[in-house]
Amino acid sequence: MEERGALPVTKPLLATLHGQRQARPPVWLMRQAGRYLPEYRALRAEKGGFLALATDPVAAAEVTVQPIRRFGFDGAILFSDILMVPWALGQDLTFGAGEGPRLAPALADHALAALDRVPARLDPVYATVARVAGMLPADTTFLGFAGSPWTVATYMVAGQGSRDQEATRRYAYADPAAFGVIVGAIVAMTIEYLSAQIAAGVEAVQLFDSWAGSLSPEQFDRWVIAPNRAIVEGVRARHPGTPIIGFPKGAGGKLPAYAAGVAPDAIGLDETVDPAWAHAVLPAGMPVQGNLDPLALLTGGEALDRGIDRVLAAFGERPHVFNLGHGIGQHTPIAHVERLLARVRG
Ligand code: 1CP
Repeated sequence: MEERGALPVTKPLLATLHGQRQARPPVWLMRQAGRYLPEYRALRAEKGGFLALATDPVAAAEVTVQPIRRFGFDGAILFSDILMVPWALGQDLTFGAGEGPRLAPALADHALAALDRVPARLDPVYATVARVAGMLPADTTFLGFAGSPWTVATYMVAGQGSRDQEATRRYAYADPAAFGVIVGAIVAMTIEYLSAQIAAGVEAVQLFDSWAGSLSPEQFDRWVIAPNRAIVEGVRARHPGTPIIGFPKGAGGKLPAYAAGVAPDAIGLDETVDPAWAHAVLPAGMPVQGNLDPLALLTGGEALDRGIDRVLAAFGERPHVFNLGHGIGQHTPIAHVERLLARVRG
């Protein structure tokens, strides 16, 4: 059995991330703490908004634990957001009703150097982590996370989410030196952020590169592989025993290059990846996480059952963490999540 400090790893999710395949895969779902849960919507309404919720350690800890109480997932993911890092880098962050998040000023027309950093904006997150660490069942693994630099930069440059990240892709071509400064600032802040989450009590971390799929191979090497590798090296130097999951959504044929270049402890696969191909091309023994289509979960019935069975069969020989290929949709019925758990756990 893998050793972590003096203690054997007995938590199924953590053991899997350390490379030990389980008879039934541990399971958690990306975005499991959120709007599909009535208890989340109630607390969010009471707090008056996302940021108020995410910066209140008592409330954020409660939201983190809500899906564990209801479903008993093997992993609890910290309730926070990838845009906390831009906020700490000095942009204003707002989550308006009915629209996506906004960051101001947008870096498309404003220099990063003109912003004042406020790292203390991350302090409530560490307080949340410490609180949650004392609330989880003994066999539940606690996951921290951050956005990857490319994905975070797309929001910082455009000031909001964008369909194909065009403004940021153009910026990266037009002024790679200035874009490199933005990415470098995100890398440095993210190493601090993840290290502090680990020091406060998370047991593994995930790097979400949600928009990794929008880059050409050469730009992918520069803005996805290199900065994620820098974060992995920086965090690993301080916390060598803590597994890091890399999730380069949409990377497709560039997944082997990502796995070799970033060398995360485990790799997340989105639902467009053929599991048999991934098994053949990824480094032997590297744990994989994924990759049920979130729309199969939303649909339920046969689509859900067949989808689960295919994922279970495909990853039968590797350390595997059962998850979706991307976040759970907000209109997903609770009963479908219960059905998923019953089937995955056999
Ligand atoms: O209640 C609300 O209205 C807010 C909705 C919401 C939630 C529940 C946002 C705004 N963020 C979150 C929490 C969140 N975000 C978590 C918490 C833990 C969990 O997984 O349960 C995590 C891991 C994230 C990560 C995140 N935020 C990503 C990466 C993963 C992904 O889904 O691709 C991204 C891209 C974001 C940005 C963001 N934050 C919120 C929204 C609506 C968005 C997407 C905006 C856009 O692209 O337009």
